Amino acid sequence: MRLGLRALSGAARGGWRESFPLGGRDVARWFPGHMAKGLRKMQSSLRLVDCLIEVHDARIPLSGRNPLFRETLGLKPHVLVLNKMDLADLRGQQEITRRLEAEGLRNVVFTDCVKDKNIRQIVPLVTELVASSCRYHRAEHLEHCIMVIGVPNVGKSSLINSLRRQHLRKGKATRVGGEPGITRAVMSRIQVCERPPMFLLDTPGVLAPRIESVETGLKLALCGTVLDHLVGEETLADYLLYTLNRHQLFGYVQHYGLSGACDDVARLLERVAVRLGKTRKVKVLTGTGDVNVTQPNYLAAARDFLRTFRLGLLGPVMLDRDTLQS
Ligand SMILES: Nc1nc2c(ncn2[C@@H]2O[C@H](COP(=O)(O)OP(=O)(O)O)[C@@H](O)[C@H]2O)c(=O)[nH]1
Ligand SMILES: [Mg+2]
Repeated sequence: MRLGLRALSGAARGGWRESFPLGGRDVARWFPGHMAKGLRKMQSSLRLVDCLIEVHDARIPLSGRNPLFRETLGLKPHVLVLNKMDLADLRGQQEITRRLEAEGLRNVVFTDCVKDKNIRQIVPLVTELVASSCRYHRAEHLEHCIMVIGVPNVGKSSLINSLRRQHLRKGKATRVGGEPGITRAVMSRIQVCERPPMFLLDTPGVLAPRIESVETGLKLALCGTVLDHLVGEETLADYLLYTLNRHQLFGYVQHYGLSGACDDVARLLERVAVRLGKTRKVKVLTGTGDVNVTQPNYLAAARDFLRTFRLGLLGPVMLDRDTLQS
């Protein structure tokens, strides 16, 4: 959603922030360590696997993937599914594909698992890759076993359900959730296709133990891969506002009925809170006694701002835009 020049003139006079203060943030705290266990369990099931489908968020196609996947699960045929394409600005899709190819990722599919978009490309691609790979001791097995991996909340379980809908006309087999951490264990095999017989293993999301940079951490958090409160909803709202303004995505102005765009998160959240009726009365002690003051609920406003963004109501984004343009 882009506003006309007139609507923007107020905010544009001041210009947008050119950078986001990244110092002093303890990224390690955002990414809990329990995930190493999941990865070990996945490694132990690898013997039974013919191909890996790595799911990642299409809004961050070039950042935030877990490098440990390649190191520990590396040798199998690999498909990268960039999911949530409905939320991503994919005008630079060719460049994205080119960059990924340069990293050795030749099998990339963009999907929307809610609307089952491009899902039918996956089985033929996997079948072809398995057929042309060395299956070692599994060569005599007709069936294909595929492990679905990725960081939390990118749509791994949704992909499995979507494949089942498309190929078996069956309903949900694995739980889906809006928050990271819904799939906790490597689950039993779920059939997604009859010809060829194809089984998928759902896995819990595994983030890298060390995130490459604070900014990558913030992007991952915006995409909902970390519990928001670990980063801080208001910090995340601030990074979102910074990003939307830099990308000239001013849908929030209309969405919240604001008079213009702004680059100050406290001011924005104040207006959002008032708009949503999220205010509370607090008692303030003054020299002359108690006074009741109406205070905006910044936390509720920040949560609404993030939720609205994640629903795609503020328009599609490409959070790796800077990397793509560099
Ligand atoms: N907009 C959108 N949301 C999706 C898509 N795929 C999954 N989701 C949502 O993303 C959230 C996480 O999905 P889930 O399958 O549980 O992710 P997992 O943690 O990787 O297994 C859920 O709220 C899904 O409804 C998609 O293609 N587009
Ligand atoms: Mg899951």
